[in-house]
Amino acid sequence: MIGLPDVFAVDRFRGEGNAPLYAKLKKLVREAIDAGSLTEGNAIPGERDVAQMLKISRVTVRKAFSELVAEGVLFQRRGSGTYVMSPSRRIEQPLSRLTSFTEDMELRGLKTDADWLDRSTGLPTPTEVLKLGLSPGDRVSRLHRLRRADGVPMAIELAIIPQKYLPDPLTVRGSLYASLEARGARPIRALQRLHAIALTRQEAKLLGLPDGSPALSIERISYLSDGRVVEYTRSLYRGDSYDFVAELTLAHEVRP
Ligand code: 16G
Repeated sequence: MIGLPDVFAVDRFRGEGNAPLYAKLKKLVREAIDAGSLTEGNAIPGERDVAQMLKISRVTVRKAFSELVAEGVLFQRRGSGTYVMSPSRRIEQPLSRLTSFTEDMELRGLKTDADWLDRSTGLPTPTEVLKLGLSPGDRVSRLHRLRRADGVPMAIELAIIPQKYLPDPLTVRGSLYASLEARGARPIRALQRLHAIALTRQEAKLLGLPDGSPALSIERISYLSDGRVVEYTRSLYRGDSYDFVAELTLAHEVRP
């Protein structure tokens, strides 16, 4: 961790006009990043140290830091502190390739891990029956995960798989698609629907973001080569780190 005076131009803090204190602190952090005294991956000094040094309350420091997290300038790792986000940490994800989270992150040199929120089997809900085209009595495997890339929470994902394709969800340790592939049931085609949402308090807490932060809600329904549905997954991707990119082509050839 870097010492405070090395990082922030503390003497400038008071002389910043009438702006609220948290806004002045945000500016100080941004200036330190622009000046190169704080760079990608650097730990930001702790709330208490910053509060003492600048003679402001911890609530003010927390507000400044959490807004910078929401703006994608800083990120938080659970239990270990607040860090400077790399500008290149935004993930650009083509919308037209059917890849898994693990593959997407590996391509970028990022290591994935997850907290399991649920990994069980059970009866499907009426929506899941419809989405998966199930018959009465069919059961499903549920995989609910908080997914991270290099320790940074990226997405909350609930995958529902007909149990005939994944009899025991406890066998999935890393990649779901790798487990499905091993069973000859990797999807080859998918339909995806995206919309923007504001995170609930609980979702925001899991992703280490302030309440109400924006996120992308994505529903994916994936198919096997014989047209049967193998996956119904709902994902919440943090809005500050994900760009979904689509290549568009002209629907009809233009004649000269
Ligand atoms: C992606 C997929 C999700 C799939 C998962 C498998 C989106 C929006 N969703 O997160 O549907 O279940 O990858 O990842 O891309 P895994 O094989 O690494 O577990």
